Amino acid sequence: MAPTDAIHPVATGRAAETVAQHQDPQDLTFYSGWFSPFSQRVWIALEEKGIPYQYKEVDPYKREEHFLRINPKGLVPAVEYRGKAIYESLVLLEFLEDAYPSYKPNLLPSDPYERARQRIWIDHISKTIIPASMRLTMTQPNEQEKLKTARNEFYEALRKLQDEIKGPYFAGEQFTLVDVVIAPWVSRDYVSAEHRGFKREDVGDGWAKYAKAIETRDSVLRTTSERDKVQVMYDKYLRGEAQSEAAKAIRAGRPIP
Ligand SMILES: N[C@@H](CCC(=O)N[C@@H](CS)C(=O)NCC(=O)O)C(=O)O
Repeated sequence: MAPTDAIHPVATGRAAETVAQHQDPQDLTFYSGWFSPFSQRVWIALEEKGIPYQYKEVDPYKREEHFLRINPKGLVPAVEYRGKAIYESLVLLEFLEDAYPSYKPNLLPSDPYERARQRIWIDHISKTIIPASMRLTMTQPNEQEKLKTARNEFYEALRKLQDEIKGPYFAGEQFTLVDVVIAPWVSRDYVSAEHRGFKREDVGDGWAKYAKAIETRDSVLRTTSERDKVQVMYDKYLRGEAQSEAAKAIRAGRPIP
């Protein structure tokens, strides 16, 4: 039985409408899991830039042969571009900037220093914020002290990013890759708010304002499924029983793949 057998098989709500609009074959085929925050990053960028793409739903937990030929790691997202396979969400985001330079907006600033800063803060999101977010979700509510520590670690990681936000977005008026990379976790923080005592305001007012700007961005809304369907996906994380590669890494104290 795949860990996803109990969950809804396809996107719902606004995300389902977007899927329906992207069924025709194109140069770029986007292999995505509707529930996957890593996939949503790439999906947001495709929608922001208006790049033509065909959406294909993949359940990565089924480890299907055809998909393993595209991404040998078996993880979503992945892309086939003119018959060539590419994977890893951060690599894909940079690839879209490189392969579609005339599709606007640019999600990386043009100034080399500002581009480097984007990469520094994307690194912070990958290495600190997301693992802290996962540890919080996976900590059991009856472990009071551990829960408090996990929440504080998550707040600390978010505050570091908060201090760099120009507003309304990370780099100011321009919506950029840092915003894309964190957006799926911001728009699902209701899971830890409901179950782990997370409060945006406890990070800081700046964070609460930023989170609102991110979750109401059109590209984020257009790639977001219905809450009750998303929440089911987190049941196993909340019970500490998730079997994703990332959850296994968190339990083993390894970096997430
Ligand atoms: N580093 C990868 C992570 C991708 C990833 O973990 N995707 C999850 C879905 S959100 C997945 O495919 N999980 C299947 C599994 O763990 O077996 C990326 O950034 O693309």
